[in-house]
Amino acid sequence: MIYFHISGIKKKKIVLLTHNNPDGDALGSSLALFLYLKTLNHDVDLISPTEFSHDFDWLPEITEIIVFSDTKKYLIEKKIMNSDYIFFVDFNNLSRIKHLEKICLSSKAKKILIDHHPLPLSFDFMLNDSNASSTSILVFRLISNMNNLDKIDAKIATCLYVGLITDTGYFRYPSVNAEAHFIAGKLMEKGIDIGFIHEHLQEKYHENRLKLLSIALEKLKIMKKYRTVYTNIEESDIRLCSYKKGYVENIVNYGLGIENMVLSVFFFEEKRQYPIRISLRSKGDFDVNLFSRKYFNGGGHKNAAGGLLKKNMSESIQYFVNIIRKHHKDIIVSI
Ligand SMILES: [Mn+2]
Repeated sequence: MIYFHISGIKKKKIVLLTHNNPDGDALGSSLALFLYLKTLNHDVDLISPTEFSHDFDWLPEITEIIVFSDTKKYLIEKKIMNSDYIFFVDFNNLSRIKHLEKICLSSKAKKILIDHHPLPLSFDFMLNDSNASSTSILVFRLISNMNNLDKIDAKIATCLYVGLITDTGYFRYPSVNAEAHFIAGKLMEKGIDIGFIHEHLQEKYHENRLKLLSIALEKLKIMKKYRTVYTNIEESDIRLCSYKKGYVENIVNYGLGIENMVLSVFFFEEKRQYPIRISLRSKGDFDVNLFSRKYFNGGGHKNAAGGLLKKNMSESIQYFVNIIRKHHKDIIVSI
């Protein structure tokens, strides 16, 4: 078992690798593992194949991560080649570490997977469980199975907690189980500052983005009979708020928060000469992927899709309202 190899009796060279564009769980779980293996006196390096969001700059010891770049390429390759063990953290397919795949394959190091994605490739040691809601849970299990829970300090606990909550949408996704809550409780006992963590993870809104949102909410139209809600943002609205990319993301989701609504649609005109971009969200069985394919030259998932219309804003909305009225039976039946 891997526990024996990394028990700390003999100092090892260990490289931890996480995936391209690492998210909260990738960073949280790999940093926690990094800090834990250091308490066992191993020689550990943590490598990220790409840069990551500045939203995580506050994570404990995040500056210890070696981020791949042309100037660091040689150093990183040397570390990978000279290591005794490579941990692959929060991914199971080497295509997710792009430019490091080849060098990892040519390294003689023992390769260890610690991940919760389904259908992994084969590794020398595998700590994988697709029922775990995050890789951070698996790192906690590893530490627990080595009887080293006392080595989890507030820093390690903070990293694990960040992974746990970001990968579960703050305990909302169906993957959440009793274990996730149990471990969250154990991490809280380690003295983590929940308020501080949530404050730093909160989505940041510029006041201009809020202004644009308020315009969209002001224009919200509810077709109660059809359980449909829609709104729009036009070029003239954007000019009022010095628009930046990303400001209109998420606006479509507000409509579905209204009681009994099943379909929410957002029309967006970034520039007059551009087509109107449409976002659709639905609840339950109403399939916006099919709906958008049929009427809006788009597609996506069953409950979240996009589309495009080469009409102006008022024509687009009229077209949409007519479809809803004409096809309301399909919509209501499929609900
Ligand atoms: Mn994950």
